[in-house]
Amino acid sequence: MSTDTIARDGPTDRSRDLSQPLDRLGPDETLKAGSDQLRGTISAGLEAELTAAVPGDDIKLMKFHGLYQQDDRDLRDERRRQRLEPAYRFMARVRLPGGVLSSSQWLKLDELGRAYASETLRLTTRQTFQLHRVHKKDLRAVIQGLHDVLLDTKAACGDDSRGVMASINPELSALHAEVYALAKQASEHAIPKTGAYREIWYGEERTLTDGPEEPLYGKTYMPRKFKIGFVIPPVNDIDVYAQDLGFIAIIEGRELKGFNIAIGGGMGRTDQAPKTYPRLASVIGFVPKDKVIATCDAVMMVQRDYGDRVDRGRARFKYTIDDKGLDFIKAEIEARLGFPLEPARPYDFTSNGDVIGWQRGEDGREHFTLFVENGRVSNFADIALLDGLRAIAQTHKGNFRVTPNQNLVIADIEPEDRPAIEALLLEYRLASLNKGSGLRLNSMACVAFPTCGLAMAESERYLPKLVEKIDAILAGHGLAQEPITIRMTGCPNGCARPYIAEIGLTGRAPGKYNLYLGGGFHGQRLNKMVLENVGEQAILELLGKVIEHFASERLPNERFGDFAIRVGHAAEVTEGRFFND
Ligand code: SRM
Ligand code: SF4
Repeated sequence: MSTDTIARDGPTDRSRDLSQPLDRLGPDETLKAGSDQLRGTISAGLEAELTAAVPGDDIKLMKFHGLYQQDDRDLRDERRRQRLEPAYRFMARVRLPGGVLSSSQWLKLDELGRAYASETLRLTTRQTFQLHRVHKKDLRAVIQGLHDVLLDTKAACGDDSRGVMASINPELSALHAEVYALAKQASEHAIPKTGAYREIWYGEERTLTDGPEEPLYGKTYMPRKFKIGFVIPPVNDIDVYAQDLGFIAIIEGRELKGFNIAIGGGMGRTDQAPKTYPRLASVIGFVPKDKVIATCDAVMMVQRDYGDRVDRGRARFKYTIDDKGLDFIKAEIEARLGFPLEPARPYDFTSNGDVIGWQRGEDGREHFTLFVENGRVSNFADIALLDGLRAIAQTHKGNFRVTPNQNLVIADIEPEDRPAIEALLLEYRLASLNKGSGLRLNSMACVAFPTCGLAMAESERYLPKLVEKIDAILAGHGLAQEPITIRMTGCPNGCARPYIAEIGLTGRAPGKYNLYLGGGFHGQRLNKMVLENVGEQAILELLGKVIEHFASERLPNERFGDFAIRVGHAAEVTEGRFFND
């Protein structure tokens, strides 16, 4: 198939960007276009018994099915020495809009995690679960197991609309229900419609469709991943400014009126590549709540049509906006909507963290937010977290909510059922997890080693130890309970959204990190790099100085990140595209 055919085979749209040279489209575009709508040779690759891997092209296509081929990086050198192929396994990412799941869904995930994923579940920064280390031969069993409880892994990765996020907000029960329903609808609406998933994983027959299999995506899907999130102020838990398309709920009285629209957020950057950068989303206007799905369509179409399909490194929506101009993109969105956006309405955020512990909703139901360090759910030497949560799910009649900070809410508990949940929290010593310092309870690390193929440094396995050392410094200045956000990633891709943390660390090499300071406490400001490619000693030395200064010179109630900016420990990032600019 010629590249010319590829570009023109998509759905008919009014303004595909014809300025991009068709003969230079990136190889991923050719791959998608020739994949028979994401079928490729995945089925055949699963049957090949001589290798634990799948063929190269199918690795990319399987991402659209929520599956990543990985290898155990702790074993890489040893296996190379032994002339064995790498220890290939797969990561399966569940699609769980808004992070809400029932007890029976929890129990199924627990069962699958124990049977196929090394007895561990991983809560993610986008409110879902990852099952790691699944053998190729077990992938169908995992996906069919998820299907039994109405879960799937569709579009959890790939160039499509990823997991849709929604605020947790336990105390605003009715609003949460309304916004969550919209997030679920948006997810359902925006995932690929191809029958490939049902055929490959559920063994269904291929059926013919009347029109195109992918009315929105065409043959080449999106230029790159596309992330949607819904937030209910005042808690910016989803980090709405990090979304490609963010919906900020506007509430008047107690009624949801609609949403301010924020576009073009993203974290990923590449070291020494200035053309890549994190960007905070720009708020461009307001839409009534019945226009949410139309807005998803309009914004996605603009990115589908204008996103860079030549250079994948510049293909995210944030770059499309900066290349074409915000006014141009807004006008294109309005043209597709068929009406102008109303002016953005006022709103306020206060934090982007979770309220840990018990909260009561307006409907009288109780919610318990459990701190899950870096989202890892396992039976640890001191605390049997996996067992404890299974025991809770066996009796809990409400739901669970995975938070955007990798924590877990045991939600919707009737007041008369609270004592039983409390007894289990006590029996398994889970409540003690909530007793961490202000820094620990606001910490987040990405997975990194040993499963992430892109990791350059440790993250999940290292941050808890580093926090212990920073905690000692904070305690020395009477700041042990001071809430400060700290986020670490094993590479600059930014999976734990480190560039909006008050303290951010991104891996450069084993034991080496860039240190960033000055992010806003409610995710409203990018931080700034203050040390590059340094080890633990340099990190602790600098933090020690800034913390000492903070303890003595902070203004009343001043946040650590704001202080770092005000006194010049981190100069304000002028290219950071603040919403208020
Ligand atoms: Fe991420 C790639 C893990 C949230 C930006 N991310 C990866 C991969 C799949 C590595 C790969 O491509 O081979 C990681 C798998 C590691 C593993 O072993 O599990 C990975 N990302 C994660 C998770 C699990 C981190 C976590 O510890 O929770 C998060 C899963 C979210 C989910 O449930 O869908 C995760 N990733 C994010 C976020 C945060 C967010 O979306 O709110 C970001 C920054 C926001 C953004 O997209 O800009 C993020 N991940 C990336 C990027 C950089 C994208 C870019 O535009 O440059 C990559 C690399 C890529 O896409 O090329 C990446
Ligand atoms: Fe992997 Fe980098 Fe994402 Fe961490 S930030 S999970 S190291 S891609």
